[in-house]
Amino acid sequence: MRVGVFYAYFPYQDTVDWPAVLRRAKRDGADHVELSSMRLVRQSGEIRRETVKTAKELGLTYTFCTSLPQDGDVASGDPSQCARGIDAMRQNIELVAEMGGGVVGGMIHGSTLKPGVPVDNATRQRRMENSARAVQEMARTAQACGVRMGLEMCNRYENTMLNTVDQGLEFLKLVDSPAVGLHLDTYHMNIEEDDLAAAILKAGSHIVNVHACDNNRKLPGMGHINWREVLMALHGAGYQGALAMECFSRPFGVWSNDHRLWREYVKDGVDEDLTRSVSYLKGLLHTLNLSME
Ligand SMILES: [Mn+2]
Repeated sequence: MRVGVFYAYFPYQDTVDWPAVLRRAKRDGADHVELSSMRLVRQSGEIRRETVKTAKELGLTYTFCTSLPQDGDVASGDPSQCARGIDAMRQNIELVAEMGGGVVGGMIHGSTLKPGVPVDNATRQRRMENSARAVQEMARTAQACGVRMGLEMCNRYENTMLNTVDQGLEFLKLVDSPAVGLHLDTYHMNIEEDDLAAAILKAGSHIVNVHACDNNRKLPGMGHINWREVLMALHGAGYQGALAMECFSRPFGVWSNDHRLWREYVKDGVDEDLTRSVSYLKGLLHTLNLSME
């Protein structure tokens, strides 16, 4: 398992300087970075090539994260919304294939419902079926491109369909594609699962991507999640991918409203905190004698 960081941990204004993010992550000890295919798809081929080149030079691996556009909710059942969502996801998948990395995760099965939209069981079921059909279409592109998609289970306040590993596994049966698996996020799991380790083991070989965040969405080691237990369960599940810390260091920034970040998250410094957290997880992996690759 490689220890990595989500690109948005490092503060940025409007555009992300990808090579700078990679260099800073490397300096702080990370071996992996999660990039945004949604952002990179809007950028030039030159920027994408420079990003890949920098990662290779630094010996960093990378995966991608994305979400559906606001007007592309594939769970809605609205044909034009579905077409926009599927089309956006196909572009993301093609970008991942072009840049390498092989994995794209996120809440790609459907956007969050707007506040005020009633969600009874029949609505939820209908949304699941609409979404599964759309994900099947995305999966055909993913399979042809050799890319794996990870569906992220989010907490109940952010998604009405998939909150737990059990629900994720149920959804995978509807989709039934080898190109689609589950994307776990320990922050969300801490809210929804009865037992983190048991849920991770249950997800087993379906795990495609992992966001490692503490219970308060701070860096691992800054909250009360039992990382020893989480790492052992991931190892037990046969997970060989990376741990991407999807944490944030800048309150009141572009991510604040979406992620409810309204207080200071940095303790000793953006880089100091990350360095400490990376070394904490690497130390645990070493102590537990778990594979570093
Ligand atoms: Mn996440």
